[in-house]
Amino acid sequence: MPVDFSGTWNLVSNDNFEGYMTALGIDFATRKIAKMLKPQKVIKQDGDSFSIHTTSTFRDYMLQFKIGEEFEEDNKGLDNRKCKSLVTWDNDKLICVQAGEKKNRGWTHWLEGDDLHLELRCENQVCKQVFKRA
Ligand code: VL7
Repeated sequence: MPVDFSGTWNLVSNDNFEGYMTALGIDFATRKIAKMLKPQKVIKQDGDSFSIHTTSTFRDYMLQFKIGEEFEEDNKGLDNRKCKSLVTWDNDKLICVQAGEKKNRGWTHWLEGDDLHLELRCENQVCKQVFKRA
C-alpha cells in the first residue's frame, strides 16, 4: 500500500520561511504578514492524482497534479512566477521540481509518525514545515 497524504493538516512549525520568501523575492511587508500565518493544507490523493489546497487568512494556493506529468505552475498569489513543475515519488517521499527562473526550486513532502513534513527549497534557502492532523 502506498503512503496516503490525504487529510486536513495544520501548520505547527515553520523554520526559515523568512529565508525562503526572501530567496523568492517576496517584499518585506508581505513577508511580515506571511510569517505570522498558520496555514492549513487539505490534501486529496487518488491514485497518482493529487490536490493540495493551502489556505490561510491572507492568501490561498491550490495545486493539482498527477505523478510523472509535467505541468505549468503559475504560483499565483505567491511569487507569481511561472514554473514547469514535475512531481515524482522517491520511495515514500513526494518530490516536486519547479524548473524556472529560480535555481534549485522545489519541495518535498513526507510523513513521519502522525506528522506531515514539507521542505521548501529556493536557491540556497531551505524552509522546513511540520503539520499535524486537524
Ligand atoms: C505554499 C509561500 C511565499 C508569498 C503569502 C503566504 C501564503 C499560504 O507550494 C507550497 O506548497 C506545496 C506543497 O504543499 C503545494 O503547493 C507552499 C506556500 C509558499 C511562498 C510567497 C508569501 C505570501 C501562504 C498559501
